[in-house]
Amino acid sequence: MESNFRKISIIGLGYIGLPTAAMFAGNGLEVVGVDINKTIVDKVNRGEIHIVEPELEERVSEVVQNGKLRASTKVEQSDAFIIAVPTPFKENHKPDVSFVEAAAQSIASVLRPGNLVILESTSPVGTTLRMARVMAEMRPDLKFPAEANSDADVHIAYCPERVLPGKTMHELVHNDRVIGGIQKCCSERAKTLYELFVKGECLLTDSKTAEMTKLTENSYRDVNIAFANELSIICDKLGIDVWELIHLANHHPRVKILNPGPGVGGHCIAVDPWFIVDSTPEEAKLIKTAREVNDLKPEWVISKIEEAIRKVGKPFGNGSKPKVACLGLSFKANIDDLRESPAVEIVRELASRDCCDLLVVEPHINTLPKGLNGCANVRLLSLRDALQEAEVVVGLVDHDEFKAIPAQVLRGKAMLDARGIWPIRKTQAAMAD
Ligand code: SAJ
Repeated sequence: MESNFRKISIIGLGYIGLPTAAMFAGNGLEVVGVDINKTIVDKVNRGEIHIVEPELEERVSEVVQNGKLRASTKVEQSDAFIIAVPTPFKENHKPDVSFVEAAAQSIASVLRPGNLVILESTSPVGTTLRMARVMAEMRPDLKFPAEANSDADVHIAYCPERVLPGKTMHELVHNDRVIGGIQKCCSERAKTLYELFVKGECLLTDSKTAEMTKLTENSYRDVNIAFANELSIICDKLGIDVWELIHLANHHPRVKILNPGPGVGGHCIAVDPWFIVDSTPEEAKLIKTAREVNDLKPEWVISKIEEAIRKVGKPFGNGSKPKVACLGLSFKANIDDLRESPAVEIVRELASRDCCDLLVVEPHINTLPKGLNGCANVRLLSLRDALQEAEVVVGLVDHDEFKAIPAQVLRGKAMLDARGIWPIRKTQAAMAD
């Protein structure tokens, strides 16, 4: 099937929508980026970006300058529409697909025969069909693809994004894509669009399987991180170094344990598994337990930090509180993204308990985030200054800067390494003896 797209609209100019818009625009299409936030729209129209992602700003600036990308707050007629809006969860971990529905409604009003609509947002199983129903109700003049009929006026497919923040521009091109059409012809049509820039394989399936594939990928990672996190708690109780343990176990040819940490952050892995739990609560036992294990990890880390503080021996609250250096605030290494970061949660909770002076080091930010900024017992310091003052050192994020700290600088301080930043290899040491 040949691609016959000239103009496309991307609804939602966030972490996925904006890079995708830049990619299509860079490959010759006329692209309209649509967002309800006027500040974002204005910024993009100036060739600037509102998120941090390597290589993105150059690309956006180039395609805005050559007229291939422009942003707007209104959806307009196009050959294809891609929805990349947030799908957060509400109270009780119930998925909130209201942004998808609103996007579908706005698209429905401008739809024409021959159009293609793709949903990329991580969504509960059945959302693409639901979206099709929303549009069908608004446009009785058009034939929509139900599961059974094959001569629809509009093609509809689900195609999840799967890029890793920080590597988005590379992964958008090189990752394989799963494309789930409501009908086979919808998948095939969507494939011709993605093939304009995707070098990975485009794998075709139905919309429900594609939706479940995305949820499965992130749940797989969550369950495996939970296994590592549970091991770290077990090992602590048994007096075993979990990093040493994992290093050894991973020498088995079929074992690949992930890394324990202070908890699971970001906006995907800590959210998406709940969509499976919500749809099949009786069956999704392991997935739910894994979520709970990971969500409880920050509290466990806090209890270990308090234990380390006690060891320093300074009484709490008499004016000479112990000084605790907290290394890292972002949700993972070498990025500046603080969203849902367990490190932020830990520092915030410690600040509210007022048991120590917190010396925060985060080389990727200039000011402390809301909730920490202005707290009398929290300061943002350079690594050097924090290490000089601190009696307790807590490793919360494995930034490269922290891995390079010389061992002698840390000597004599109470330590809590929640990320395995400074691994002690007993086996290696024994071999060296
Ligand atoms: N983490 C650990 N231990 C590990 C690996 C990760 O504690 O061994 C923690 C990280 O520190 C972080 C969290 O998990 O707090 C999530 O980080 P991540 O690197 O695993 O994933 P994200 O959220 O940056 O991106 C994920 C990716 N999904 C998978 O790897 C299956 C990405 O490909 C998806 O596109 C993205 O979610 C998304 O948007 O859904």
